[in-house]
Amino acid sequence: MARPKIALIGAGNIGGTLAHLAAVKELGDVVLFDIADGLPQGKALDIAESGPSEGFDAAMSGTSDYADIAGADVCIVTAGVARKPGMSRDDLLGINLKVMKSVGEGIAAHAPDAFVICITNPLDAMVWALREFSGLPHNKVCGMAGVLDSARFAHFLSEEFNVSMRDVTAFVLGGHGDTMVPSVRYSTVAGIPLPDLVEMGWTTQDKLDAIVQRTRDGGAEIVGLLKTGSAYYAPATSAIEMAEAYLKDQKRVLPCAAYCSGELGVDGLYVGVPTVIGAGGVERIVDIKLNEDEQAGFDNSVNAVKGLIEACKGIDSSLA
Ligand code: A3D
Repeated sequence: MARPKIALIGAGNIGGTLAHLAAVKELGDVVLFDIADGLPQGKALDIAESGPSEGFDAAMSGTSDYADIAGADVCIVTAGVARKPGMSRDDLLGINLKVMKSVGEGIAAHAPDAFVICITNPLDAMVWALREFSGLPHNKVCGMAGVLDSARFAHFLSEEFNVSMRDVTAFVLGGHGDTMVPSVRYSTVAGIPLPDLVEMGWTTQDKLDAIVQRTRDGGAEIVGLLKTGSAYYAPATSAIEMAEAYLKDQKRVLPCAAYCSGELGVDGLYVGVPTVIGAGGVERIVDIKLNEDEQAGFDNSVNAVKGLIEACKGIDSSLA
């Protein structure tokens, strides 16, 4: 059987890291696409040359021609501009919306059967626009944010409790922005919910509140440190987890930006929700019940996403 084909649209910091991870994990043959002259070809060759040491079997190529992504099984989209210090994700909207138009049309023309994972910010609006421009089925287009935000939350929790990250299950709902909703009640250490751990004296409510806020600010913390761009190692790892769930039909339960048709009270919008990812793409949205506080936070986040989508419609009339 031929190896799966993975197209990475955008060969910048995340794109290059995605390519390396996909190769090392032998998820399939990789095509890096970018408009920057020589960048995708250079990164593809560099990664291919790591093959003899690493010992992977995967073909690497770089291109600026959409025809070369033909028949891709998975497309991961990072094309566009990343944040610099002082910028919010929403500041990227105008530039990246135009990029989503060309990417959506390229995927529609050459890889219409692919499972598409969008990473470009502002995420929830860009994945919505990418789906609109590509016309692919909603279950085959989703956004990566929840896996990353949850990983950040889990990392901070494991440090606070001094336990292995493998035993922490954390999850974050809502839009990928300042209004995201790290769910304290549904996050656990070995199945023990965080509120119980506060009662048990493992941490204090104040410390937990600070971790929740640090999770919300997790992207900005890295941007502030790097100064020249945004995070890329953990974002790439998170998207690879989703791609692997699809390619291997793992039925993983992962939070991602999925198109909701009534689930969690959301209709006709992409927002971060728990999903099941398998060979059918986003196979199911886990329609969890939220308490009053969680619902208020989630609704606030959904409203922020709605505002961004209205802004997209204002910029590109074909979306209205
Ligand atoms: P960067 O290293 O700048 O790479 C972006 C690449 O896109 C560059 O190589 C550009 O040449 C390329 N590009 C620009 N326009 C086009 C186009 N029309 N077609 C094809 N390629 C194009 O950025 P990065 O890899 O660090 O980040 C990529 C995106 O991911 C940004 O929008 C970030 O804000 C976003 N991001 C999202 C998360 C989430 O959790 C959702 C996390 C981190 C970064």
